[in-house]
Amino acid sequence: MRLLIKNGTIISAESEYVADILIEGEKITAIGTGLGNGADEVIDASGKYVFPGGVDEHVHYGSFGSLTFETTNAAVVGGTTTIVDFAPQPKGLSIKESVKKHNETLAEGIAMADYSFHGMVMDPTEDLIEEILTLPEAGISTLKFFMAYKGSPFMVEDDIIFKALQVAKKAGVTIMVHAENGEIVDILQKQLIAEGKTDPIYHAASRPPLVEAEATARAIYLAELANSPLFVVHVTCKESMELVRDTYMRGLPVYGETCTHYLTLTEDNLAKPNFEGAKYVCSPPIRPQEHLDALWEALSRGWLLAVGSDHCANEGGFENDKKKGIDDFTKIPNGCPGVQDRLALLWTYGVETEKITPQKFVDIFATTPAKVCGLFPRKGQIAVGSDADIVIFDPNWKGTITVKDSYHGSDYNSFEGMDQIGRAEKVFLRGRLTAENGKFVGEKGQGKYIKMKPFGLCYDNFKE
Ligand code: DUC
Ligand code: ZN
Ligand code: ZN
Repeated sequence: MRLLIKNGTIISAESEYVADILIEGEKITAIGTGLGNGADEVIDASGKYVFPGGVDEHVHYGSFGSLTFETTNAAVVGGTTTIVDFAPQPKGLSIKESVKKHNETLAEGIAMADYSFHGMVMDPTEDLIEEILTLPEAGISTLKFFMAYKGSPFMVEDDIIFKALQVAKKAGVTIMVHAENGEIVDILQKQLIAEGKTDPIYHAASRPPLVEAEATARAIYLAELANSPLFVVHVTCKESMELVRDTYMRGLPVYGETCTHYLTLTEDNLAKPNFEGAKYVCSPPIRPQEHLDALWEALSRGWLLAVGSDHCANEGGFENDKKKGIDDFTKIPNGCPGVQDRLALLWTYGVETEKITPQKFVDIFATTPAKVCGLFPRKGQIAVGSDADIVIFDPNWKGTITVKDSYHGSDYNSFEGMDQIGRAEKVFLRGRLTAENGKFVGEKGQGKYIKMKPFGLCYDNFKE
């Protein structure tokens, strides 16, 4: 099958040009003008933007009480063709065994976007440190540690993170941290509840910016001590962003991402009446406007590298999950759905408002996440030899984000009622049309497991 996408304005992370794209089977085989003699199908993309399918490096399908890969059609409908999921580590299983199990039980034959896995440490034994060296053999090149969630299997002590950092660099595994001081969160939560402060807005008070900044600084020092690269996930506040920025400026391989809700929602949402604020409970929490401004600036200047969704659609939604915390905000399950809306939010509130250029949009939406996760150049760019993961984007479409159009399976959308400019008109996954005008037209199980390569972007220019 030879498919030609003609006359589209191709946006890459660096440039913009009008050209045709020839796709043969699952790959892009030519880019140029006047291509396509003998194409089986021709799509005219005149007046449309054409860019690589998104790579969402931060999603939860089957961890944190979230729905599983049955709802990954939400990703492709929203222009994201590759997701990188966090595979939880059940007690007693190695990271490789956990990823294998997670894949076989939840993803394989079900996923509707291509996918990879980050390891997610929850049973940090000495064996784990040894195992890090062999993770890339299994296609796992990123490993996440939580510095928060005291009292749960997620929280990991500094000694483990430090040892992991020391070893990871030998194998090109990128260590990622969820940076919040779990001890301090625990104290603040208990104090707030004891004072009768039980509403969702106090979730923010229990995890203020300095709780995040302290852990970010600590993780950075651990990485510096270990002389190892570090990737800080979901940077939400000015203080943490500045720590990542200033460390990089000092010449160290420390990088960070932020997520769409930290760019578009403010703390005021947590104060909504009738417990509606619970719909916005995620950790770290959404912040006041000044932090949003700082994060947008950081993206535009390259101080933060990528934007994930931290998609986490709670299985019971608002009614049956979030409401578990009606008398106590600490019992509200964390997480917001968002994989479907990442493109729309970045375009509408980033490109349309001129906070970022269309090139920067492609960079943070697709190209750099693919590089961080060792998926580039197969994923994250429109280039000869890359997978034909392509979005044809109509910049003139106007609408409103609503749960009614969401495929994420939860009963609410955290971005409900927000304006949307532009829409993924057609989304191709490895050359196959998989979503069209907000509707899924692909097949369950079409997503392929893509193994990561080691020494991703965080190792660029890294010297031992
Ligand atoms: N925070 C996390 O750390 N994980 C999933 C959801 C969330 O809000
Ligand atoms: Zn996290
Ligand atoms: Zn997360």
